[in-house]
Amino acid sequence: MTKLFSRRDFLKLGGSAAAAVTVGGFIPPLVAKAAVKAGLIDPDGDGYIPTMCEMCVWRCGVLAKVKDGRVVKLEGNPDHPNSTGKLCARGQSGLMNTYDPDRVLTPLIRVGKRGEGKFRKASWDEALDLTASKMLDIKQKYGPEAMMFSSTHNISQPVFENILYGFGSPNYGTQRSLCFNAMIVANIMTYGMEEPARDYNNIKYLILTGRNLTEAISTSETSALMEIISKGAKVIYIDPRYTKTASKSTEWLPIKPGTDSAFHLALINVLIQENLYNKSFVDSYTSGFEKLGTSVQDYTPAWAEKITGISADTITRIAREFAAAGSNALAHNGWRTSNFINSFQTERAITILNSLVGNWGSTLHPAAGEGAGGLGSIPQPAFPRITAPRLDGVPWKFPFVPLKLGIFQEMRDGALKGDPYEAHGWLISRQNPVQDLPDRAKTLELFGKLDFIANIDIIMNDTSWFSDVVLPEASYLERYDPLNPVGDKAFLRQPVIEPQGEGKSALWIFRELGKRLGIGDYFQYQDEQDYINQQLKPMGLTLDDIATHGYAQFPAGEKKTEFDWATPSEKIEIFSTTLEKGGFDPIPTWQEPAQPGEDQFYLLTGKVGQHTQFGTHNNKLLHKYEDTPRIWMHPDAAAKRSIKDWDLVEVTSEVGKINLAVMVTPTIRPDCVYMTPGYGHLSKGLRTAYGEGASDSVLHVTYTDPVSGGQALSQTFVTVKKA
Ligand SMILES: Nc1nc2c(c(=O)[nH]1)N[C@H]1C(S)=C(S)[C@@H](COP(=O)(O)OP(=O)(O)OC[C@H]3O[C@@H](n4cnc5c(=O)[nH]c(N)nc54)[C@H](O)[C@@H]3O)O[C@H]1N2
Ligand SMILES: Nc1nc2c(c(=O)[nH]1)N[C@H]1C(S)=C(S)[C@@H](COP(=O)(O)OP(=O)(O)OC[C@H]3O[C@@H](n4cnc5c(=O)[nH]c(N)nc54)[C@H](O)[C@@H]3O)O[C@H]1N2
Ligand code: SF4
Ligand SMILES: [Mo]
Repeated sequence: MTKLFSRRDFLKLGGSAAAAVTVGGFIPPLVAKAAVKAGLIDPDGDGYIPTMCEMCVWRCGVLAKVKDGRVVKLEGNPDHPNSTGKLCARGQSGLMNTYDPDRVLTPLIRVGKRGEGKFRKASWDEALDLTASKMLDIKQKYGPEAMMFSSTHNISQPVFENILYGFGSPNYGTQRSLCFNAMIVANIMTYGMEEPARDYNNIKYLILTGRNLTEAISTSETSALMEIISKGAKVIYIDPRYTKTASKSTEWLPIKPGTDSAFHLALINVLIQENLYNKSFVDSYTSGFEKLGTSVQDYTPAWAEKITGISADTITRIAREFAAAGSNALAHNGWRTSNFINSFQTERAITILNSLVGNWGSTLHPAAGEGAGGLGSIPQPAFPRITAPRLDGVPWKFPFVPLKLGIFQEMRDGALKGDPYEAHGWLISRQNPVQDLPDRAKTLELFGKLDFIANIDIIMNDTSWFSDVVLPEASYLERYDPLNPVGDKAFLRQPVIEPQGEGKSALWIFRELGKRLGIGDYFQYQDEQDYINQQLKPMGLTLDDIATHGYAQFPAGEKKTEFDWATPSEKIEIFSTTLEKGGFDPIPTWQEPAQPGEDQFYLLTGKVGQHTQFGTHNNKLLHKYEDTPRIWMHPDAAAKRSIKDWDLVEVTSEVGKINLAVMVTPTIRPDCVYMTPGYGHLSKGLRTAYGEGASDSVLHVTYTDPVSGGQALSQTFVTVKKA
């Protein structure tokens, strides 16, 4: 008889003794063994297995309910700080990520023309041998730098990086320059750290600049926002578009795109002019304040009104309220800050605004030590010295972009132009450059030029469609990954069901490819379980010990000091000597971005709650909840062009053209249109998503911020007319 272990039973066991298990054909060996040993399950019982979500990069803790060898429900793990017992709609729909009828379940080798979508099934040996031999051919003929590599943030990514650095290529494209380079580089320049942590418990006044937290979700932070709103915190939301976050905020300011730095500089101006800043904090912990006063003196609210479209009175009032909230105020630095080539200036102004009210130790803190140092590392030799310059121009053209951030769009363009040399191959893992990079035509042109492309994914994404070899990863519910440290715990991803088809973990794929590339020494683990056991060794733990709880607790470490800024002055650098030496503005200044012509619109992009980037549109559960993709347009702008709701329109930018239906709505500025990203797939292997909507990446023009390397995703102007 099958005993179903209830979620309540699971929770009753408490934070540290949660149990798990499954049955019905497959018992993930370690989970079951440990759970049986703990006397927590009937060896024949189905139940809940703790693991981690991978429907987005936030990686909430999951309790997967398994019955008869199938996952039947996913719920939030209360022990995980990212989920605190909750999963968003995407997390709950993760079942269909695994059971998508369009999953690629065997390695595939292209037989038709590139992009035609004709493949044959192949064995792992054949597909990996072919991939390795093509990569080695390229290395021999053109040098290792002729191979490009790319991947978006994931837990196995450090192991992927062993392939490229072991192989000897400097050319690595991640999502970062399309996402948060402006924010990270500004934080490094000002605070000497990548991203401080925010403490919502202390927030009474919050400015969100294009941070659409209720749709671009981070479960715990989204919940924290809702919590402070319910307690009466004041939230100022700045976005040219009325989003769901705008609807939950105290005030919505429909700012003119690209002018956020003018708004923040004017707030700084008021704080200084009216002597509202925290003098003792500024004197003790910041450097360069004296130069700030002079530099922002012309940035008055009246000046900013003309630029931003937000009234001078509103700006003055917000500055006073922000200052009055003092250490309980926070100007949020955002996440995807890739909007304009001046976004770095906006980010610098935000960091400085926070410093002026002295909110360190209250609403802002150094990010927790992560305890990751407590994990063991897998032995490996030093990487070979790489002498070739990087295709993305880091650091030779972009001195302040950290190597690990890189500039993906510049790598693509460098490869296309052959500047400083041509690329010949591309190995991609867990990423979709056809959709994530601006100017799709250029990406496709590069695909057409390359000798070899291989892609590792779980479905036939658009990039796989153009690949020569497709390598199928097992889904996140079917595999192990390295441990994921969050706060004082290291969380475990473990298989809750048997892999379907021949999908393999990234850890397995990378090691097998590494061996064939002659760099097997970078992958010194027997299997996935051995990898995790090596990570756990310094803590005296084994996978067996943590499988039922789903995490290892780090020993209590030293708390990071609140005031410990790794800048040259060891203070918060309002004036950055580093930027000055590099020939960039050492204090944030107003840099006017390009503006649309008379008949043009700013093209805005932005996430929606029910989808992640470009990877979930084929998910049948999520598909049920989506709106027909349409381009948003203000009624005045529509009337001027005799366009009505649902009309089909042609949208044209400097680099591309699409057709899409219109949504006429007053919830957007008249000078902007908005499209949800993630539609307009090219892969016919995505039978649910194919044919739906259009992609904004067809329209996006490539513009790179010279300081941070961020792509300016709102700096594309389009005309719209009836199709
Ligand atoms: N137009 C436009 N462009 C953008 C953005 C935008 O808003 N609009 N946003 C930018 C931002 S913020 C980001 S972060 C990037 C994101 O850009 P990408 O990283 O390219 O986006 P995703 O769609 O999240 O992920 C890529 C692939 O991961 C695959 N995948 C999912 N799970 C797994 C798995 O378990 N294993 C493997 N191997 N693959 C898996 C999915 O099928 C998908 O094909 O795009 C940037 N580009
Ligand atoms: N549901 C869901 N949640 C997600 C993701 C997802 O794909 N789906 N992706 C995750 C990832 S990788 C990221 S990076 C984050 C991104 O989360 P956010 O940083 O919130 O980014 P977006 O949703 O891309 O864009 C937010 C808003 O910026 C506005 N905007 C555009 N240009 C400007 C401008 O010049 N000024 C101002 N003030 N606003 C502007 C757009 O109208 C949009 O509403 O979300 C994460 N969470
Ligand atoms: S925010 Fe949603 S999709 Fe992302 S990890 Fe958490 S539950 Fe999964
Ligand atoms: Mo992102």
